[in-house]
Amino acid sequence: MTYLSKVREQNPLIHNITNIVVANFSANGLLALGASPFMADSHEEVEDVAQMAAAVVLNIGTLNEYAIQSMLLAGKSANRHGVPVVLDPVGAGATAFRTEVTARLTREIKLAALRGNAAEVANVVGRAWSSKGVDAGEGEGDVVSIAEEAATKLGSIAIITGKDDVIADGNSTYIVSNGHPILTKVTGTGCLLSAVVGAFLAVAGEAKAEAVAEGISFYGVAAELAYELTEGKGPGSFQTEFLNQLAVLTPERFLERSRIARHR
Ligand code: ATP
Ligand code: TZP
Ligand code: MG
Ligand code: MG
Repeated sequence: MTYLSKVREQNPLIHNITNIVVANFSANGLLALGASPFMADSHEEVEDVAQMAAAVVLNIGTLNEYAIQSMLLAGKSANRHGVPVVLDPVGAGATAFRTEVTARLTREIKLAALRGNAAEVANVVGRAWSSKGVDAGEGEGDVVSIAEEAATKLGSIAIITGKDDVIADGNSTYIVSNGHPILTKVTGTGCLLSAVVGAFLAVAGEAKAEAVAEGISFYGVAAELAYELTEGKGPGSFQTEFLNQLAVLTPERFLERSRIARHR
C-alpha cells in the first residue's frame, strides 16, 4: 500500500503554526490531500493541540515573539508525546533574527524533519548560500552533502527542495525529480509541502525517509499534471488545478510518473 493511500485512509490531524501568507492555502492543500488541518497558535492551547495531533508543522515565515513562544510550547509538547515535528525555516539566513530563531528552535525541539530551500538548509549547517528574502538565491555547492550534513547534525530527516529534491536521514539519501518550475510562481508551495511532509510522517511507521520521499514525489506529480491541464493559463489556474490534483490523483497514476532515485 502506498503512503498516499494511508494518508487518505487515516486522515491524520496536522497541527500547523504557520505564516499569515500561506495559512489558507496550507489548510486547503492538506484537506485536498486527505489530511485534517488544525491551525492553532494561542499559548493557552498549543500544547494540547500538539499532543492530540498526528504531526506538528512549524513555519517561521512571518515570525514574531508571540509565535516563537507558541512554537516552543507546541514543539516541546509534541516531543513529550512522541508526535513528529517538521520545521520550515522560511528565510533562515536572510535576516539575523530568522537565523537565530531557527537555531533556537532546532536546539530546543527534537525535529523529525527540516524542509527548506537550499539557502535555508545551508544556513542551518553554517554553509554559504545566498538568499533573496524567502527565496533561495544563487548558491554554490552540493545540495546532497548539505542535506546529509543537516540530517546528521539534527538527527532528523533533512529535505532540500528546488529543481530536484533531496531527502536525507543520515543513512540513506533519496533524490526526487518530479515537480514543475511554475510551483515557484505560487506563494506557499514550499510551505504547503512542509505540511504535506508532516502528513506523510504521520502515517510513516518505521520507513520515515521513504514515506517522505513518496510524499514529495506525489506533490511533484500533482504539479506536473496540473500544469499540463492549465498550460498557457498562468499561475492562478495552475494553483486551483494543483489543489484538484492533490485530491484526485490516484496511487496508480502517481506511481507511473514518480521519479525517486536512491542516491545512497
Ligand atoms: P523558494 O522560496 O526558494 O521557492 P520554497 O520554500 O518555496 O523555496 P521550493 O524549493 O520552491 O520551496 O519547493 C516547492 C516545490 O516546488 C517542491 O515540490 C519543489 O520540488 C518544486 N520546485 C521548485 N523549483 C522547481 C523547479 N525549478 N522545477 C521543478 N520543481 C520545482
Ligand atoms: N513572505 C513571508 S512568508 C512567505 C512570504 C512570501 C511565504 C513563503 O512561502 P514559500 O512556500 O516559501 O514560497
Ligand atoms: Mg517556492
Ligand atoms: Mg519556503
